[in-house]
Amino acid sequence: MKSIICIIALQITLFSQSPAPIQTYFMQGNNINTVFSTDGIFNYDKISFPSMDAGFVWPVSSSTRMTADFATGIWIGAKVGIQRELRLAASIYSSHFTPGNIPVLGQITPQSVCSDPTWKGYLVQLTDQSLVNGGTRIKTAGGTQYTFVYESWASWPVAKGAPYAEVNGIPGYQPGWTGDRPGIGNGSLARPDDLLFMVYQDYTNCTNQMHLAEISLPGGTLPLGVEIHQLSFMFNCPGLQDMYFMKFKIINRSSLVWDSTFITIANDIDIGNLQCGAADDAAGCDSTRNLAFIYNGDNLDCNYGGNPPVLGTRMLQSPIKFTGNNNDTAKLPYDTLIGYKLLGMTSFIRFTNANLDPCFNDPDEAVAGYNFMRGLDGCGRTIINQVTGQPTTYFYPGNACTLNGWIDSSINDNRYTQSSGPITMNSNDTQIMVISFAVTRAGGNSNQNVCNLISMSDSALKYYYTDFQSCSTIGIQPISNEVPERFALYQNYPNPFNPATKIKFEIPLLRGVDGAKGDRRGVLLQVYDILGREITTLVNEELKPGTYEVDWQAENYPSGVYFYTLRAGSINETKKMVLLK
Ligand SMILES: [Ca+2]
Ligand SMILES: [Ca+2]
Ligand SMILES: [Ca+2]
Repeated sequence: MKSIICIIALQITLFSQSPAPIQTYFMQGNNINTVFSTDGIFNYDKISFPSMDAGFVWPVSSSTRMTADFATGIWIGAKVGIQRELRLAASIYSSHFTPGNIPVLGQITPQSVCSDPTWKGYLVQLTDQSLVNGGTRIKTAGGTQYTFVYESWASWPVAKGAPYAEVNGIPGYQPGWTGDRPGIGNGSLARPDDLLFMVYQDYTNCTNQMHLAEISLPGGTLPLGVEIHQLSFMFNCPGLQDMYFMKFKIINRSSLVWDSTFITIANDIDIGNLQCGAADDAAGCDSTRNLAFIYNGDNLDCNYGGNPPVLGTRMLQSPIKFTGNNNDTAKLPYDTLIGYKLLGMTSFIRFTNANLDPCFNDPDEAVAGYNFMRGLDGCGRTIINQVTGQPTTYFYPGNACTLNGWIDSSINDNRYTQSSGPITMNSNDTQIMVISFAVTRAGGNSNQNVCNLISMSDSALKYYYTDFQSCSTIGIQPISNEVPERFALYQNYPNPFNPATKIKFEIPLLRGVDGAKGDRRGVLLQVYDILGREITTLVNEELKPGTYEVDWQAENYPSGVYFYTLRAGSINETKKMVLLK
């Protein structure tokens, strides 16, 4: 949550021409309902709540409003030109960004962009044929109704840089249910259910004014001349429940070189509402997985109750650095670059609004924000790992699930910067960053949920690298099309196993049921520990008759006896397996 703050810098410029208003778009996919504004602020609801409130509603099925993220934004910081002058553009509760592009390289965005209402968000639905030509849908989340206005595929702003899936093989964008469709770019044919595109840039209100500096908005520098193309997308398939994705294309539209550039996700996750839920949270990261997260500091949140969830962001694709070394390879889903490397998450800094140490408070000046981005505290000091005694750029990199290493032992209203850099961006250079947001309480308690988040983020990465093609539970494969006669649940193999095993099962035709529903049935395959506690759900979806095989990746679970149970209709069968590490 944002604390009550005083504005440090007053914005004294008056505009003779009022810019087009900032637009806000809700999106709902699987269990998440959240919100994106055209000034680069997301998960922050300024529409339903005049006083502003958390906007990441999860789970949508809850009859009361429960929220797991308060506000998120993106920061770009660099040393610019020969003078290596620091410039930083940021968003989180407020923003330096303005909707629109920077049409002429090296020139300040003209007022015509700021008064052009077509610089807005474009929300499309890609799996419901009745929405190809646009339309309005009303959906409920947390007991509240939200209205979703979908654009037609034909109005997808390809001319503004919105990517599309080339389906019909005819050059150019010919949209249609069997033709081309809005896409996520880089040749991907991924078909998310909902997709939102917008463009923003950091000449605030189309001026070259200094960026506003206020608490949590590190400013006081000139604009960079950065243009950002942002895609948000969600899948309704079971394997991607409780997740959504964002892709940022970051372009240096100035004529100057940006040296020591860092790209950062700044996130104020609040597990629970701001009245009482925000202040009892803990922070952590998994530096090898490029994953940052916030969980509840204990196992009881005033809003979520027992077993509060964890929410985290993983860099599925980070900026690329040119090394010139042929041993370096940047493996992307759509390309392999020799002589480059993916930087990954190079720092994770947690900060708060109530820290006794002023070097970890909300940064207001660009220098403090840039220090976070570089992996230092706000005062520019090196971070020391409190367990190893070694210098690090990662706060709390221990394992909050198995309780190893340096983990958060206090509770606070934490936020974090999750950064990647440094890179050099020449004039008109582009970098891409792809982030997954995931939330879970399937682990059973606050710490075990972190383990679950880690495996969900691994799943997200696999999906990203396979173009989201098997949009069902990771590892679930139909291995035969023959229609089985009866239900069967087979013994897992190998067994005992370490760390992965396969479970095979058969779903027969459902007899005596008419209509389309009759050919699929709900199937639930869950894993339990020896105390009967549910550990994870491997399958939760409607399946056609057939033989299936599913993987369980158990690297984050301790050795022991586990049980797996298949439920479908009146069938309820359990088998035992042994994880031996
Ligand atoms: Ca085409
Ligand atoms: Ca927080
Ligand atoms: Ca909490």
